[in-house]
Amino acid sequence: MSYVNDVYQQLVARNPGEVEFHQAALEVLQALEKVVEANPEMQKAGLLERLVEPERQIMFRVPWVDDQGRTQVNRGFRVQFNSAIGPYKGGLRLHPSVNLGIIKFLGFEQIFKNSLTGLPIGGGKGGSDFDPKGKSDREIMAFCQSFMTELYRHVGANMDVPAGDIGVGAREIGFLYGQYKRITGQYEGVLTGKGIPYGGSLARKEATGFGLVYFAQEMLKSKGDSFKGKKVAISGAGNVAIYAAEKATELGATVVTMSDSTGWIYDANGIDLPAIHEIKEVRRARLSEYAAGHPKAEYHEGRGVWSVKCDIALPCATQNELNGDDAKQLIANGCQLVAEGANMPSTPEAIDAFLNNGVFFGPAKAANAGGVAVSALEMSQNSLRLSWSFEEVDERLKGIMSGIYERASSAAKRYGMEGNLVAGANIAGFEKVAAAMMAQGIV
Ligand code: NDP
Ligand code: 2IT
Repeated sequence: MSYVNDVYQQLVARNPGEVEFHQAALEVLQALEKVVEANPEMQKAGLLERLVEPERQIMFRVPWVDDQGRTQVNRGFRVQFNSAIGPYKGGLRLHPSVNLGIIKFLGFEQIFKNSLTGLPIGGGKGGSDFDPKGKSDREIMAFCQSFMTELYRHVGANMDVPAGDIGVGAREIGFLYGQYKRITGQYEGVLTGKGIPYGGSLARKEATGFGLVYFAQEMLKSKGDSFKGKKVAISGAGNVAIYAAEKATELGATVVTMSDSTGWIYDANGIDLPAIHEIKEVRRARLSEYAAGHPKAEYHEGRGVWSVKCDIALPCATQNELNGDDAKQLIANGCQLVAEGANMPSTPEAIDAFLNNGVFFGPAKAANAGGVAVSALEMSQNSLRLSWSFEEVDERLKGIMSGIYERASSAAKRYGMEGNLVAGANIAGFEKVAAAMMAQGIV
């Protein structure tokens, strides 16, 4: 049995039921096969066994009182996966589906994504099975304060720096930051995605979506193409989806779909983004409301974004939202490029279908790294006690995304897999972390 196979079998036996973690690890391990064969010292140092075992996993009780005066208890998580190249960095997800396996898949991918940015940040992730939908601002605050009352012992500007993910935006980061400061008395960059008046970075809110489009633009450029005149299908209607749609539209594309967890919209003339902003960001309402103000648009319950004819698909909702059948349909409809805004949105069957049918595929680790990259720029600004202009951060983001494209495509080429950015991103992300781990001894 090969080294990577061995490590994978041990991982499955040791982490039963954590199917998303198994899926994320298998993809990375398969891509590393040739790398570890060429570097036998890695096996001797147990590098992969150490890489797949988090440095620390924290699980805790989060009690809070709802508006009816009832006590609610949620489960909190922070998985500090790898600190070889910098303090743990990664978002917090608040969604009822959250469990340890999901946080571990996200934390594991974060190691390689963060490395790919070229910035000094390690990998971590956290969250809770708390459902923010339908909660009052007071309930959100009560939850966030309780969550931080445990989390504060494990985080710090030079130790672990959480940020947003699904269900966590500026409102939640504000409540978390206030409680951290109140408990510790430290005014420090312990979280990113902060509000602009208290240490946030301009362009962080837009960074993941804009970065995704900058990455896809690099992919298109390599084929002498651009976004101009392209029809784009986007899933999700949250932070990543909204700013991806905005940037793609600005570059001359027509965004024809968006979705939320109840349904999806199709607007042939291009989605009205100010309307989406009002429904999803301001009123936190359902996408179904879009149809009322837009008689020419269609609203459908359930899933279906990938059945629409498009040139480019940008999945920006959640893991495993695009399966093998969806991929076949996209291919049959002439889709040429897929770039992942969400983390692990395409199933392994979908990725195989894209790679085997000439669809240019930009994997999440590379394509959605713009968010965490600007988080690292927020950390830099906090350390400097300075703030940069929107244009300055946006320019740096563009440079970082083109650097990521360059690193992923050249690593793929070096290992004889030209054009396979899945392998390239995994290898390039791994190389820096592996070199740091080798240099730091058995820790
Ligand atoms: P948001 O909470 O802002 O938005 C998530 C969107 O996806 C919502 O429209 C949500 O619908 C929809 N959705 C549909 N099905 C699901 C489901 N089963 N679980 C959760 N959401 C669902 O999150 P983000 O936009 O921040 O995150 C979207 C994806 O991008 C995630 O995979 C996240 O990990 C990834 N990502 C986020 C980054 C960031 O900086 N925020 C950075 C890199 C990756 P509804 O409104 O009905 O809840
Ligand atoms: O998946 C991700 O990269 C994020 N949710 C952003 C993490 C961060 O620290 O900004």
